[in-house]
Amino acid sequence: MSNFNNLADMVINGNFMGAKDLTQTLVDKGIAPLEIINQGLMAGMNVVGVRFKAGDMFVPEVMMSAKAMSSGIEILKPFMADSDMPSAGKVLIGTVKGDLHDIGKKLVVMMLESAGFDIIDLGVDIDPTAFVNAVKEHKPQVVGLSALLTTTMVAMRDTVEALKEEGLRDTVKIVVGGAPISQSFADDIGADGYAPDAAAATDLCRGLIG
Ligand code: B1M
Repeated sequence: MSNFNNLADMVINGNFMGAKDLTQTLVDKGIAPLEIINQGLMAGMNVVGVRFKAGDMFVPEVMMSAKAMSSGIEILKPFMADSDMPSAGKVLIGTVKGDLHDIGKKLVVMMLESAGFDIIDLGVDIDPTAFVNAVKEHKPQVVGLSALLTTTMVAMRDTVEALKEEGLRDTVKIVVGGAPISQSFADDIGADGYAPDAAAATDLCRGLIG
């Protein structure tokens, strides 16, 4: 079995110590972080998604898979961020209210950091008011909203509305993303852009700031 298949299996089986060690081994061999993410960690998480949907995996197992994926991402983080780079801009990001999914957001954060952006990551389950307060405090150029559940998409709209009500809407660009999000939804709630993945999110933020 190839190293990538092995890593994918470790994510599927929730073997977080194994995933951490193998990610480190692949880094030591000089494999590019993005290759490790796409061919190993993400490949495993894609299988988890299919099995979860089919009812072949349950929440506790999926949580172990998420932990395994995160342990790999933590190893890769320092290899992707270049602290000597001048700041490309400030991005405030969070997963919206009611939504606890953070793996995709973490990947977006990692890619943005590696592209030289300063990131304020509010975490998960972030209330619209908390976004408003954080915008007042940190004055970012971009606000990034992530949602993985169809039921929490409405919280994106609420967050955009809350920023409008506080007179902050025109001070920031709003970028949205996550599996159920589309360009038409982004247009509908009045966001400035939609990105289907972490690389696209980075390009979008560059374009919106630049
Ligand atoms: Co959840 N879950 N989950 N889950 N979970 C999904 C999303 C689901 C599609 C699974 C399924 O049924 N097939 C389904 C949602 C169905 C729907 O709404 N239509 C679902 C469900 C139902 C649930 C629960 C309700 C289950 C339950 O309790 N009965 C529950 C909800 C909890 C809550 O949030 N309130 C729940 C819980 C969980 C876990 C806690 C077990 C775990 C999350 C752990 C964690 O994140 N720390 C989990 C997981 C892991 C998943 C799946 C399997 C994988 C998600 C993931 O991490 N993907 C997921 C199935 C799937 O997506 N196939 C599923 C990998 C990640 C890299 O991709 O997040 O899409 P993704 O991010 C991408 C892009 O979307 C984009 O870039 C990222 C990188 O390329 N992107 C952005 C994301 N955010 C962005 C922001 C941007 C731009 C791009 O700009 C700001």
